[in-house]
Amino acid sequence: MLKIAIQKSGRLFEDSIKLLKECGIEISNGNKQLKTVADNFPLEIYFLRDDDIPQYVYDGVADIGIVGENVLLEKNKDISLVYRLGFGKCRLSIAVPKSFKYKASTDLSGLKIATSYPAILKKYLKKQKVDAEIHEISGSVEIAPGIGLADAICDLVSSGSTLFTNNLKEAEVILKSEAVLTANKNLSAENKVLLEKLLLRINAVKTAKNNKYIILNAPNRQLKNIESILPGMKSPTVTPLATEGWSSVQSVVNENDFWEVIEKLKQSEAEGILVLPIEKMIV
Ligand code: PRT
Ligand code: ZN
Repeated sequence: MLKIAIQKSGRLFEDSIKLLKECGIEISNGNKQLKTVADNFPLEIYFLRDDDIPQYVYDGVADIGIVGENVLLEKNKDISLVYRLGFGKCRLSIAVPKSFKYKASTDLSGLKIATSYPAILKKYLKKQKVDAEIHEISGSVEIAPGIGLADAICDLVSSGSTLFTNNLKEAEVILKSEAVLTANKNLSAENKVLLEKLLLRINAVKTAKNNKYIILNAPNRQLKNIESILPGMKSPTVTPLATEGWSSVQSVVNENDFWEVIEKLKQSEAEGILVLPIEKMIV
């Protein structure tokens, strides 16, 4: 049985549950209890505070865990980062009052910086050779400069509106973060196999999200052209239409290339282009 730790409530909870569901793992009991067992996969789910997850994974109480990379780096436990999950994206930034004429990290010298991420901040300041005072606080970091507790802050930012409403501006981004899957380094052979199975599913879900299925009609004289625009997983599927001289083409397009591909297809006389989401993709 593989044991996974996920956040009990908060910003990563829903996406963590959603990911497990998309991997076909059903969890009938909610997060009211400390732990529950999946109905159709040998997985036990622990609901914990995100700050505790690296320690639990390190101790082997949980085998794997979903946590923000920011927490993983701050706790600095000897555990593996196995997969970047693409949700919970944010950045850890140093912010200063709007009126502060900030030019470079050396401007932070001698300042008092409030943060819940003292370890990451300390490392950053050392690397920049900046001598500043770190003041550790556990919450509401953004109000520290306003109440005279600190000159600057180092906190997580996503939209930037918290900084804005507290009269602060972003000075330096010191870390770009997202939710990651982390694992204990000494998994049993059985759990290694289960983790591989889970990773295959996660990969299928994530790859599918980055790709679209595309179906179109094209005149046969353009097929060579279209095959070069739409490489597909091996090559596109081409089937003749009832209308003489025309074919239906099916393929997979990466999200990043999507609009560029569509423009080229239009230039190659493609018609009736349908684009469909893919649920799972195993390459
Ligand atoms: O109870 P528990 O300890 O488990 O939860 P928590 O309150 O410590 O964490 P939680 O749920 O707030 O965040 C969990 C994880 O979500 C973080 O560790 C990050 O990896 C990720 N994440 C993504 C964020 C944000 N975006 C985010 N915007 N975590 C916090 N924030 C906060 C930030 O601290 C600031 O107060 O949101 C505010 C800024 O947001 P904007 O949009 O105004 O810029
Ligand atoms: Zn927390």
